[in-house]
Amino acid sequence: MVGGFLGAGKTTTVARLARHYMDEGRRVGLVTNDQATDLVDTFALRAAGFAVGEVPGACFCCNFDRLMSVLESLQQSESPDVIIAEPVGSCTDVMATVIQPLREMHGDQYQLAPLTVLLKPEHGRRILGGQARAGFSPKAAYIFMKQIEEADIVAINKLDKLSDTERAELIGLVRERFPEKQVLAVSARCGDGFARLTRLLAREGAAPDTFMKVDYNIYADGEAELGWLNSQISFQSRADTPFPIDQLVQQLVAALAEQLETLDVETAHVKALGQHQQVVSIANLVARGEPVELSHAAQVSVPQAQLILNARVATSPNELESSVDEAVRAVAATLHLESRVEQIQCFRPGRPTPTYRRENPFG
Ligand SMILES: Nc1nc2c(ncn2[C@@H]2O[C@H](COP(=O)(O)OP(=O)(O)OP(=O)(O)O)[C@@H](O)[C@H]2O)c(=O)[nH]1
Ligand SMILES: [Mg+2]
Repeated sequence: MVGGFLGAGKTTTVARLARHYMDEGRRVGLVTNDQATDLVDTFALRAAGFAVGEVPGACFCCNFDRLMSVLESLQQSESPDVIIAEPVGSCTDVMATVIQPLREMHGDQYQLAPLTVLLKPEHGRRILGGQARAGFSPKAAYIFMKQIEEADIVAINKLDKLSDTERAELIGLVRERFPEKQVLAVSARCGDGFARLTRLLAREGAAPDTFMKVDYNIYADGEAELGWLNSQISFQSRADTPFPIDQLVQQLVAALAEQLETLDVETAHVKALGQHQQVVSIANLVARGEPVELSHAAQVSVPQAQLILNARVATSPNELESSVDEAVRAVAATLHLESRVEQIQCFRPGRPTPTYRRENPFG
């Protein structure tokens, strides 16, 4: 299981690991997860040719049975040697609520690898460094820290965009707080550190002696601080003249970032996937003030596009929804497109109520 905060690079890591195992001749199945339906991650990983099962509508821990049924269907359709699962980025306590129950109830079928948690540098430096303006409230920062606390392996991601000083600072901050942890730095984008990561993942994850303590009130409040929006929007050229799909996704995320800036709120992750037939383009924003990235470029023009937008932002669902509305309108006007919102779900995540929680591994 590859965890870590929203926008830490989990899906990018999952794709790189999947390719690695497939190159070794192993069969791979992936599992994505979200609080709602219409997941950019599922679509992106399927478009990249991977076999993907999906647990939508609740995190793995709160819908353990659905996770098990998705794992069973993957077994039937793909008979994978390796399964890589990505829990929701605002989720923690997965060791006690997912990994240990899986080990105890289905240990005859699955061997569990060490839990890898990616550290997102954009928020990690501020949160671990204890900066006053860390971007999120202390309750949301609590989730970030708990994710690292329960990791078997902490992988500081996005090494390619860190200077040597920043890298050393982050490793130092993790070691200071969690001296026992296995820490490494990786780049899911470029592959640095992955030889070491896959060596560590080849070991069997050990059942912990004790599970970490989690205050579910703080966890629930921290998660509910985020407005969550999943939407499907169609765009059509007004004059049937093709338009560059990369520009559509990039400009939409940039327009939304501009709206959110006026609200003075922090972004955890905004991702937009534009699709037309086999063409796919993806743009991301991983923190306030960061540049919008085109993480998957299509470099073609299309007459129409279906867009999936997933946004997790520290603001109310209403404000998030109107910001998205404004952004869609602005981009449609600039690119001379008709737009139509086909689906929209916008909410604050509810209190996590795990199906199983092991208080004590021997209990
Ligand atoms: N520079 C750099 N960017 C990265 C790296 N890994 C991921 N990213 C970028 O970070 C953004 C988020 O990556 P994802 O893989 O979607 O992150 P995630 O953790 O799956 O996000 P959620 O599922 O929304 O929680 C994308 O723009 C990626 O291209 C990396 O190693 N280096
Ligand atoms: Mg993801």
